[in-house]
Amino acid sequence: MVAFSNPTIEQFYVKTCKPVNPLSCPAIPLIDLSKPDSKHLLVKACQDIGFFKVVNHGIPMEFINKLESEATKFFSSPQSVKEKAGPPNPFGYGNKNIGRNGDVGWVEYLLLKIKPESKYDKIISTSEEHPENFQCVMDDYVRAVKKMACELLELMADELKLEQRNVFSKLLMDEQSDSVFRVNFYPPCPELQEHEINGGNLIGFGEHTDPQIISVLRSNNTSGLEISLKDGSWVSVPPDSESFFINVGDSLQVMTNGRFKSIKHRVVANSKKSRMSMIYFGGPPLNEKITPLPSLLERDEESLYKEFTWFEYKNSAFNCPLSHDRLGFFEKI
Ligand code: GA4
Repeated sequence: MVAFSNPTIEQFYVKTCKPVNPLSCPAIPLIDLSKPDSKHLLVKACQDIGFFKVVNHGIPMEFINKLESEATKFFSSPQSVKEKAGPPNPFGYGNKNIGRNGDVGWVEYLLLKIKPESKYDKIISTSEEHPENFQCVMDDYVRAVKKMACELLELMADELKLEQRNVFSKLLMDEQSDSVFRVNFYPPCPELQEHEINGGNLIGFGEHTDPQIISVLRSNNTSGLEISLKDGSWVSVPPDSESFFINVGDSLQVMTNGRFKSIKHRVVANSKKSRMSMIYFGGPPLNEKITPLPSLLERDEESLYKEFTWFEYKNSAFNCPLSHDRLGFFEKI
């Protein structure tokens, strides 16, 4: 465990932003849930890059806008008010320090455990008259996004011709599902302007893969999210506040024995505009064994990974720095 410090601005710069020629840059796969061929494209996207954008998702804009407005209220509250919901251990309000291993980012956040009876450990309130408001708005949003995540996982199972179409989604639906919700607020950083001129970048959230099964992200219209391509270059994902971005997590990569790719991503901060993102991380119960589905293995195909439970993986992940190759520990040599 690394002691929390007040990081200096120099610690946030990334100088290794290899530019990408937009002409050679692959388009972000687009999944239109109202189209019948979506499951084929969905699986292709999970295999090719582990990332895609979803439109016609059916989540009411009302849920999204209400949560964004509550979260905006929270992040614009005085620091002393926000800190009442911190420090993140790992849940609660955090500011610049990410995890417990010394990672820093130009970000404030709320990290919350999702409980079946929608009770969060920390009371996050934005109104004295209606202290329960934020929680209610968050509940509506999380319920809707979880439903969509399950629908996507069932479409994947269908396309993979798995016998049980809920083989992945049942893990998120389980009462004991270890899923979390995160709201990230990236304030603008005016000092960044001169560095931007020199081609520098300020890290909002450092590069990493998500340990869970699936992540569902929605952001406002400020750019910042970048994904890493196979050749090591970074591509900026154009923001779209009406769509959702999905990424495959490490656990889904293991359950498909590496067919689906858990994508490396990061967020760079902006000098002028703030970025807000809300991410649902769908995870399995702690005692769940994370192992390739036998029906996905071809004859003589062996698991690429050692056997482990989600508890073991999570423990190992949370004790490593953000950019660590977490799955590496669990790969068979
Ligand atoms: C990355 C994905 C989720 O945001 C998260 C993060 C978690 C945290 O912020 O506490 C971790 C990170 C994430 C993986 C490695 C460890 C744990 C920070 C960190 C350095 C909530 C998660 O589940 O794993």
